[in-house]
Amino acid sequence: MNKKHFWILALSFLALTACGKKEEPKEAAAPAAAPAPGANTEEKVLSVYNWPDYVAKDMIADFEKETGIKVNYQTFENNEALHAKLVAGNSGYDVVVPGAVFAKGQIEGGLLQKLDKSKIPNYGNLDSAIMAKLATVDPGKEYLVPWAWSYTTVGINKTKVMKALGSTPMPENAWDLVFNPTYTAKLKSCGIAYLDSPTEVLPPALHYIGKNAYSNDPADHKAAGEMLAKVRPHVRLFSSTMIDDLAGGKACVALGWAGDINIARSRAIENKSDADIQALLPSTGGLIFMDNLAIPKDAKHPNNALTFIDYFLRPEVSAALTNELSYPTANKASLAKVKPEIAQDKTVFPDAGTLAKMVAPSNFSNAARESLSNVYTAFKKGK
Ligand code: SPD
Repeated sequence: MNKKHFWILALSFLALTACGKKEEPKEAAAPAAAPAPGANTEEKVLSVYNWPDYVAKDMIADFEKETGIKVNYQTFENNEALHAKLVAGNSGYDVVVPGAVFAKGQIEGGLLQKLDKSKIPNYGNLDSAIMAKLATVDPGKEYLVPWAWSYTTVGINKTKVMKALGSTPMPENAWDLVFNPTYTAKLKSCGIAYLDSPTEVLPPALHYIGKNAYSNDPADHKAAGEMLAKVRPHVRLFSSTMIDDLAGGKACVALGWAGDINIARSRAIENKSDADIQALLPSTGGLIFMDNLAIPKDAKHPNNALTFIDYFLRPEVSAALTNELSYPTANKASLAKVKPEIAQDKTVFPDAGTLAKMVAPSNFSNAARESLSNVYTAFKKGK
């Protein structure tokens, strides 16, 4: 008997006894029917751990209303924070959303459980071409269902950037705006914001200096650290999202995610600010990322988690994420429900030529993550 049934029975008993009337013994009630094999007998609760600004506004309330499952929804700042919780175990989360860059190690380390696809009837809505790209991370497609994807790039408040650059023209390669001291020295006055994690900053830095963005070689990490040291004095902010920094005017340039840069753009428009925010498409390519729904090995409500995953894979539910937050999903069936102005926005859905130049998601070894973390800490401290 689950807690809820226990309390219903207990409360009914109290109600009867509270009447103070002695009931005549009646015929014994028939025993409750056993649940059908495979039925979900979990208590109706679910803990979800996701990135901030990454869920359509009504999704959780609508899911709760329809299923009766009460959702405890919490957010984390970066992949490192989520990974630490999964490694420690007993996180209490039933659904987590790791980036592909960490998910491979989490699968191999036994931190996630296999998905019972017989309980995800909408799995077939996924785009097989995108799923094929995820094969390097989850070869048997056993552990992950993509939530959304986008790319790491540079976002600007165009008016402020043009003003700060003065007679210096915009660079051909947008990465120069955050990595080249000629530009950063000028943009320092209107504010440069970086994402705040080793695995968000080092891959674009490695890519900028011509190395493999996902190099496991400490010598490459050191070289990226040397490049970053030159621009460190010009970086004003480090944050887990640059939405408010760009929309609120604390930064005119950000190393960030295209989806969040587009959210900053919409937010500035809603606030009737004159900020002209744009996600740029660097000539040498942005870095594609994919965040994925997964169930921790020790999740207490895996069946509710599967119900949630299946609910998300409804075309209209996935489309709401794209329409409201400018993040594409891997749900092919949702594309017909994406608003034309979003579907045609090349910063949301880059064209094939632009995508071909981008760096595909990959992952780091554990040793490399430690080396990246040391380089990043020294960079941030300015040492
Ligand atoms: N606002 C939600 C952003 C989620 C970004 N995840 C990015 C992971 C990139 N490595």
